[in-house]
Amino acid sequence: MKTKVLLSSIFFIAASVVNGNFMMLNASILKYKSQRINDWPPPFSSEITPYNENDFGTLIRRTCENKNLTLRISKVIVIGDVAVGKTSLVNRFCHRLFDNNYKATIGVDFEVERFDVLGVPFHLQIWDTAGQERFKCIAASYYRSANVIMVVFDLGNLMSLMHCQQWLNEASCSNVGLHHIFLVGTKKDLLSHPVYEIIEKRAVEAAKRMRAEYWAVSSRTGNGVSELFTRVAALSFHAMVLREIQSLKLEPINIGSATITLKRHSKTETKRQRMPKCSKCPT
Ligand SMILES: Nc1nc2c(ncn2[C@@H]2O[C@H](COP(=O)(O)OP(=O)(O)OP(=O)(O)O)[C@@H](O)[C@H]2O)c(=O)[nH]1
Ligand SMILES: [Mg+2]
Repeated sequence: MKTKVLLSSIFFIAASVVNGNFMMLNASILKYKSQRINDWPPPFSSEITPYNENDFGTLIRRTCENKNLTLRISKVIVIGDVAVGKTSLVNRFCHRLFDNNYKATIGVDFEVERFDVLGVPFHLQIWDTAGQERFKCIAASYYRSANVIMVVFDLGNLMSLMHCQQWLNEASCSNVGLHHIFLVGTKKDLLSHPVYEIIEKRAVEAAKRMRAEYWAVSSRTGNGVSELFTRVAALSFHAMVLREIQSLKLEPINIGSATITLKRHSKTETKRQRMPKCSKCPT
């Protein structure tokens, strides 16, 4: 059996080399390797993030060591104006590829990327949505239950930055539960340092208003892309495991001078809590 697998792998490698598909081959081998996260990944800048944890913490590390956690999947939605570089960002991370030609996303695409966080398998399900107005309805129907909202803009196009709050408002209507928000500026390779610094000031203001963590990346060079998704995975994993630990425990906790015992919600209570009306949503 092993020989059969080995032979087919050799055949596949040979066929790929013959076809000159070195890049594709490389990408597919990498795809089956999960990315390990054992240390807490830092933000792009510690001043432009609302997420101030700086380690997984003893409780989470101990829980993961015991291996009594099941597989977790986090849904990431990637939104933003047309041609800002959403697909390029996802392709750079998931396939280590960059294509100079623009091909509009029609509706929505998705990728799954495997991680191994503190020894526990963890998947990011990344939904790459279309920025074109005519596909907005289709794309918006995939916004629900996102654990991460990634709003993307082009660092060389201030208008795309100005639209980010609107993109976030629309995605927030479908996501009233806990989620992380990222504001990602792309195409950093096209800007000189002085120009980048001017844009960054505007982006930082926007990130603060949106309560988002700010990143600037280049899908062409790969600068910052892997670090961004590693950070996304770590924050999501951390939040999910914490929530799970809290929902399993009925331990008394101290709030100020009072000691209270957390009560598990009934199914209907939880449902009601998850679906409050959003004032920003159109009626
Ligand atoms: N130089 C440079 N070009 C980029 C970068 N990211 C994307 N591009 C280019 O920008 C164009 C648009 O990129 P896409 O990733 O297709 O944009 P999109 O946001 O997915 O567009 P829609 O699917 O229509 O919403 C393409 O020509 C890319 O090659 C980058 O980091 N650097
Ligand atoms: Mg696209």
